[in-house]
Amino acid sequence: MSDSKIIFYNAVVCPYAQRAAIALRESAAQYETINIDLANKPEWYKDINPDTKVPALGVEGQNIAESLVIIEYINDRFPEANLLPKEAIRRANVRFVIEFFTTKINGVFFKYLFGSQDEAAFEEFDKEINASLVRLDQLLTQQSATGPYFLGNEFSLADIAIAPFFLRILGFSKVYLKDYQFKAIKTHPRLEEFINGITTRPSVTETYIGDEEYVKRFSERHNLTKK
Ligand SMILES: N[C@@H](CCC(=O)N[C@@H](CS)C(=O)NCC(=O)O)C(=O)O
Repeated sequence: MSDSKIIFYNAVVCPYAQRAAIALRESAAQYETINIDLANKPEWYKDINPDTKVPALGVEGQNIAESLVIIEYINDRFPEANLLPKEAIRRANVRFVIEFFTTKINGVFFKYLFGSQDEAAFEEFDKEINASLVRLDQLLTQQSATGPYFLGNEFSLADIAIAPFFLRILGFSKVYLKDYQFKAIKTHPRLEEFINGITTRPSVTETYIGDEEYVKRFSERHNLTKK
């Protein structure tokens, strides 16, 4: 079954789905894309993913879901793309930074975006997000003194999992948070190089719908207003 065709259930607006889209582009996978309209999901999609979320992948006669599971699957099935290092400890480091980013940076950012934005909430957000970004810079420099990626020159699952969210965090900050500037990025060159590296990689830019379109669709869906 290893050469069976892959079906990719996508929604271009979704950062989780973009993880799968990037991994597919980085591998030699042959695949067909089916776009799911999240505002009007087809009835049959619950048979593909009972949770009715994107992304999902039809592979080897089954359907798999969850973006991190999907990108690991793509790495396992197309090892020649080298999306994970071979050494156990470096694999652990890749997985750790993904977990760290998801809980500490995404978590803090989206909690503030959707929550109260009064003075006290802003103070807490500003402190927490910059502290987490400084920690991310430490994780980056522990891997490699220079970028542009988490592992230095090697593009990996860490970059794939993080890039879609950094694009959106930066885009949202411009539109919803009065062009909020992250102090930690300006003062940590390795972090800045990493963000530039992952957000300009062709597989990332080619799978992103752009800040303007993304923000428009996201604000309609979540009733957010520009600040
Ligand atoms: N934990 C999931 C999250 C996927 C997710 O939340 N996808 C959203 C779109 S970004 C979705 O399909 N939501 C269902 C809906 O909007 O109805 C993953 O990593 O794949």
